[in-house]
Amino acid sequence: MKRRQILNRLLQAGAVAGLGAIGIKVLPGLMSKPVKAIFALDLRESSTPLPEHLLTPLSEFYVQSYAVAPTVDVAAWNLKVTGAVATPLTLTLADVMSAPQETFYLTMECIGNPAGGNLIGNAEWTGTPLLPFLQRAGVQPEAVEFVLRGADGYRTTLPVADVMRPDVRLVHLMNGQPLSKEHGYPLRILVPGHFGQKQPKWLTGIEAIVSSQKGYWERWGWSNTALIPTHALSRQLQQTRVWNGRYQVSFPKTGEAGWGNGVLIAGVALDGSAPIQRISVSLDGGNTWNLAEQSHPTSPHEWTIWRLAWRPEQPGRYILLARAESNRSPHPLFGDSIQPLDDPISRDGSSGILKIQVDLEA
Ligand SMILES: Nc1nc2c(c(=O)[nH]1)N[C@H]1C(S)=C(S)[C@@H](COP(=O)(O)O)O[C@H]1N2
Ligand SMILES: [Mo]
Repeated sequence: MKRRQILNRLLQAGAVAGLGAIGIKVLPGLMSKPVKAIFALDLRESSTPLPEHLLTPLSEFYVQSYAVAPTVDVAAWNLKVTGAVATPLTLTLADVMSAPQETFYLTMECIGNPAGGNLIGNAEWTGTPLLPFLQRAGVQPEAVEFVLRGADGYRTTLPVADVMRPDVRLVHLMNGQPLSKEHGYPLRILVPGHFGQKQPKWLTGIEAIVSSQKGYWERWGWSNTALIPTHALSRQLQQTRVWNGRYQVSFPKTGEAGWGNGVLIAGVALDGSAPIQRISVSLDGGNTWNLAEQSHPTSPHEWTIWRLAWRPEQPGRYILLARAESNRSPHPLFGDSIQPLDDPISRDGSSGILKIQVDLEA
């Protein structure tokens, strides 16, 4: 069963109190939290260039944990590399910190994030590549997957080849700050290209296994590959206005947020492996499309920022859609390189296109 289906079922049954019992904490993010505006500037003035990087402040970065965040005693903490390896390792935090450090941008998104949702954030991370440690341990040829474990008991699995990539890192800084307790202090792993469930926080164990296993969310029926498909997320209209829970928003003609001076439509887009080539915005429910202006991040693992300065001439009802297309060829796991139009919002991997009803008052 899918996580959202579980939620819906519980909500329908009125059994909201039961959510805690199975440890689901996504409810506020899915249901009630307002969507945060992504631009502090009024970018209706298209002379204002799009920022190259847009970091989510730590105070606004979503937290998704299946249980209570554990308090890790750093003095006693270590990371064990075990299983099908020639030499098991026990790494201290000092071992990780004294290895060469890299700082990079990566966008984290929960696979359960709905198309207009808050369960996404972009951060600048600092850490060290995992690969040299795995090479030191000597991963045996019979190993097929790694189990990644957190101090809270969380576990997920990934194929050996996905974890032995040079851009998989053990990270300890987020936006220049030590990881907060909620985000995995003292150490988490980042495996680019995958949704958040493949990025365990409070990392304590990496075990090479010789037959496939499923992790916590994967056993609940969530994608076992959890690769990020090509998708756009609409995030804001004007500087601060967002839609309500039924994806409706209305604007007066005049005043600061009025449509008389134009409407800014802005959002982000992401793909698990390739740069975003274009984002198209429709204002008539998908009949015609307009090319949005976009950023071009150097890493495909950082979100692309897009905006469209819309100059409406007539009041009325408009149906807004945003659709992303990436540079890669269609892939059996990642799906099409262009976001499908008919994909329901509940599909695993949040590639659904959000339809927002925009009412421009006369
Ligand atoms: N140890 C541990 N790691 C975890 C989780 C967890 O519950 N426990 N949740 C995962 C999920 S589902 C997501 S979406 C991301 C969210 O990371 P964040 O809370 O830092 O935003 O963490 C992942 N790593
Ligand atoms: Mo998640």
